[in-house]
Amino acid sequence: MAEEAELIKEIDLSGFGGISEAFVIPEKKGPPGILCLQTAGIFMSSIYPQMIRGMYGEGFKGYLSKVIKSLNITIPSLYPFHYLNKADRDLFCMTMTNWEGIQKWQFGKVNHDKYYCSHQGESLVDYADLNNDGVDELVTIFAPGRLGVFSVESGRLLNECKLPSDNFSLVRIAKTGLDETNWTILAGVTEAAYPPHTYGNPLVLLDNDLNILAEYDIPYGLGHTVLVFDADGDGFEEFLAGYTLLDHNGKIIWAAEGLEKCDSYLEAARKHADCSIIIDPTSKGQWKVAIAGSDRLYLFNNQGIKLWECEAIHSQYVLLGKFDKNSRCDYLFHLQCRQKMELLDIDGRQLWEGKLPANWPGGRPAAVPNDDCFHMGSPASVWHDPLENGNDLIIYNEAGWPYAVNGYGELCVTFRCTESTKEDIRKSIPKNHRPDDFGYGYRCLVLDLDLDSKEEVIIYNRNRAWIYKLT
Ligand SMILES: [Ca+2]
Ligand SMILES: [Ca+2]
Ligand SMILES: [Ca+2]
Repeated sequence: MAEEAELIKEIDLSGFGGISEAFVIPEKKGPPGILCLQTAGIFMSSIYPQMIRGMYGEGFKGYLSKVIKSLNITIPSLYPFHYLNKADRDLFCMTMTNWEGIQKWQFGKVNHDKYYCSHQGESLVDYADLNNDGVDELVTIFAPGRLGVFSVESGRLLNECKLPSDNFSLVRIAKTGLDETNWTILAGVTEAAYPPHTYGNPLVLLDNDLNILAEYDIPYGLGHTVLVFDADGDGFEEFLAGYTLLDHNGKIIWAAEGLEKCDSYLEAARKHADCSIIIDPTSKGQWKVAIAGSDRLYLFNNQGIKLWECEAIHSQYVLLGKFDKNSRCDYLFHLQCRQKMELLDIDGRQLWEGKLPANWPGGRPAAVPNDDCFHMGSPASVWHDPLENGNDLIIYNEAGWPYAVNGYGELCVTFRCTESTKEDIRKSIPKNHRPDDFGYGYRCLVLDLDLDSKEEVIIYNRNRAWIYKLT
C-alpha cells in the first residue's frame, strides 16, 4: 500500500512568467532559495530555424517520417515543424524566490502567458563564489551567445562576455586552483553545431573574470552532461564532459575507451552522452562512471576503461541509489525514454525490467495524444530514504503527475492532487510536438527545504509549484 505525501504548500508561479526550469540555490544560512527560469533553452540559438523534433504527423507523411527516422537520416521537411521567431529566442527571465515562492529579485522581462517552446534548459545555470566575497554568484547564458555573472543576492549583472556562437547552452563551474578565486567556467554546445564543429561542440573554458582560456572540440561532444568533481583526489575539481575527462587546466586526461575519436556528425548525434553519474566519488580516485550514451549504457573506470556496456533502445537517464530492498549497496536505475526502465547492479546485471505507467489523475489532457510522446531532460529524481527503511525511491515525472517507486517499479509514495493539478496548463500546443517542450507535464526537485535532514519534493509546471513532505 503506497503512502501519500502531505501537500505543505502550493505556489502560484504565474508572476514569474511561466517558468521552464527551477534550480535550487543554497543559502549560507537558512533554507535554500529557488531560482525560477524562463528560457527557450537550446532554441535560443538561430541554428534551429524551426522546431523539428515533434512526434510524427498522421497519415502518409507521418508514416514516411517514421521510416526516414528509422534510417537515421534527417529530412526536415518530412517532420512536423514549429517556426521559431526572434521573440522565441530572446525570451529570458529569472526570478529568485525563497522556498515559499516569495520573490527576492527578478532579472529580465517577464513574458506573461507567452506561448513558447523550450528544451534542455536544465543545464543553463551554475553558481559559485567566484569573487571570494562569501556569497555565491550565478552564471548563466542570458541571451543567445551571452554568458553573464549575476549577484545571487540582488540579481545584478556583475560581468558578461560574448561566447563564440549563439548555440551554447550548458554552464558548469569547477574549483581548479589554490587561489580563492581560481575557478574555471565551462560553457558548451550540447546539440546542433555550426561547421566545422561536430555535434555537441565546441566547449570553452573561462576564468572567473570571463576571459576565454581555451576552446576545443571533444569526441562525441558534450552531449547533455558535464560532471564536476575531484577525479584524482588532489583537491581540485575536473570536468567529465560527455565521454572526456578534462584536467583542471583544461588538458584532456582521457576520452573513454572506444569513444576516443569521432569525425561523423551523425555518429556523434547517435551516440551522444545524455546523462552520467559518478559511483564512489569519495574513493580517492577509485570512482567509476555510468554514462547513458543514447544507443548504449556504459560503465567506465577512473581511467576511462570500459567495464561493461549494454545496448539500449534509447539510454536517456540513469540514477544511482539504494534501490534494492534487501541490500544497502548502490544500484542503477536506467530509463530508456518512455520505452523501458530497468534496475541494474553495478556489474550490469539486470534485476528488473518494466515500463513505468503514465499518470493522469484528471484524465489525459486533450493536447497530449498519447502517453509516450514525452522526452524530458530530467525524467526522474532520487528521493533518499524517505520511508526511513534504508531504501531510496525514484520519483518519476515524465508522463503526467509524478509518483515514487522503488527499484522494481512498485508504487511507494503518491502526491495528493489538488484541483489545480488537474487543470490544463495550455489549451493547445502545435500538433504533433512534444508536449513537455511547450510546458505540458511536470518537473520535480528533491531537496531538504526545512533543514530537518529529510528531503521534501517540489513538483512544478509553468504555472504552479506544489511542495510535499512525508510525515
Ligand atoms: Ca561572491
Ligand atoms: Ca583533481
Ligand atoms: Ca526537510
